[in-house]
Amino acid sequence: MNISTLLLPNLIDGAAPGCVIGAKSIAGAGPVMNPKSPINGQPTLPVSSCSTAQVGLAIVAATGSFNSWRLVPAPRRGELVRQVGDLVRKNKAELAELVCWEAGKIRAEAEGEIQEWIDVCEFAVGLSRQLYGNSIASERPEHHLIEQWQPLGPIGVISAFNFPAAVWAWNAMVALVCGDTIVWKPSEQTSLTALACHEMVTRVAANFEGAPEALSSVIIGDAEVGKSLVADERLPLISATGSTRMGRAVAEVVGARLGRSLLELGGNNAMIVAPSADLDLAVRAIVFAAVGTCGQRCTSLRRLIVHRDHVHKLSKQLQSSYASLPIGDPREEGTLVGPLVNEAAFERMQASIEAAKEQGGTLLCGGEARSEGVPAGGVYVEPALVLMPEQTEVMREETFAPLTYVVPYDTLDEAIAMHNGVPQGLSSSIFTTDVREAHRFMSATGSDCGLVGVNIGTSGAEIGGAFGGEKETGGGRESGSDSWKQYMRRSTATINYGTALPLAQGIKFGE
Ligand code: UN1
Repeated sequence: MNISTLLLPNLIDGAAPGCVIGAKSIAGAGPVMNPKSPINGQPTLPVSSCSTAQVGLAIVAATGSFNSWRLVPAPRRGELVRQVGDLVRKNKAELAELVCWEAGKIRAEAEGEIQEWIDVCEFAVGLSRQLYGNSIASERPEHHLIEQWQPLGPIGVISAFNFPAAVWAWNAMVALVCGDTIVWKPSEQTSLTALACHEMVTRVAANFEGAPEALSSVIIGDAEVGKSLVADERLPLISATGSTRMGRAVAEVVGARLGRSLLELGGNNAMIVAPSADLDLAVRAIVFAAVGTCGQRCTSLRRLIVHRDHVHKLSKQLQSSYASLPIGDPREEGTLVGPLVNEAAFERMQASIEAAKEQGGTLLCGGEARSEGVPAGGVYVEPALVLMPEQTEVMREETFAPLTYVVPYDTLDEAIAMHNGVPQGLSSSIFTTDVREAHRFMSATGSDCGLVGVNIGTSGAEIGGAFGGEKETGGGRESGSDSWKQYMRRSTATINYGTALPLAQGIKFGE
């Protein structure tokens, strides 16, 4: 791959720097890492990883910059984010190319990811004039009770390889209008994308009056780098996206220092296909949700809970769709399924298929490695469907690969119980044309997930809604709706504009 011009300002001796604080690139003092493209296993660029001392430098800079950024009026902060959105639009193709190269996404999905960033910029710009607090009726005469939202501080963001730009952007664009500064630890797999994303903010900030030096910083490294970020008391909020194991570790450390964590962790997303479902529509939704991004979205479809009468027909329809899926080089026009991120992901998929078989499952299709017609050196796999007699233990785990279990049901109550009977609670959907069933699924006794779809697949949420889920998914909500409140601190102000001093609760004290 040609070195993206978006990266050139940052490189030091041909290597990516482990630490970029504002516009300043610093060679990482830690070990050099050599990530590979999932497309063909070719090395991308060496990256010098950050030392924990350098993490400290980034946090000091972010703290200093926060002190001035919080003084800039929110609509003006929104103007900065508007300019970032414009710059991202201009560089969409180049940014998407990096996502494709480092995460192995097909071009349409890589561009979709950059579009999510543009969308969240627009959302955040609107928010910058709507950081509303309530005015509350005071019980005391001549008193005002006003709720206000203030900038929170420098915040830490940890993101995963599968959405190397959008997940950071959900956090960073909203945090910037809220008056916060950001220290970002991306996945080491996608550090070049991170540097290019950061460069967009840096370029805008360089010409923006009032923008401090270190609005945004990037620190690259392994789990040790992440740990020192998470443990740092100067960061009031850590927003982390990734595995439940990682999220639990983050929550423990941040919780122990009574900081805030915003977690977006694993999903184990299911779709119920009801007797009245439009099966043709369901098939299209299932294919995108199950095999899109090669099954490596946190919202990917893992479990298909199908009314017994439809199991045979739907399985046949899916098998014939799967048989003609274009699998291969994600850079090529027409490819729908790109590579898995690495060999370990393939091994985990095989282990889950084996476990499913031991638990009574029948492999309907897929699961084989593909070596013909795909770039050598990448890990390509045929998306798999496994028919299960009931919901067994393996189905309670998230396998980050294109592997979907099909399980029959007889009654809606049983389907919902199965649907909710897993530790995760991110995304869910039902295909039905029965209005009662649809509303039941959306109700308090329906899906227990953060995202609930009716006649759409589990993946591909849009920006306006709050994104995230319950249980082991971590409970956090990002990007849309009122998720901005997590990046601010609330103060309840009481103002006495009278000349007496009435106490609340009618207390008389020494009068
Ligand atoms: C993720 O996989 O971490 O809803 C995020 C979706 C995307 C975001 C996925 N908008 O599938």
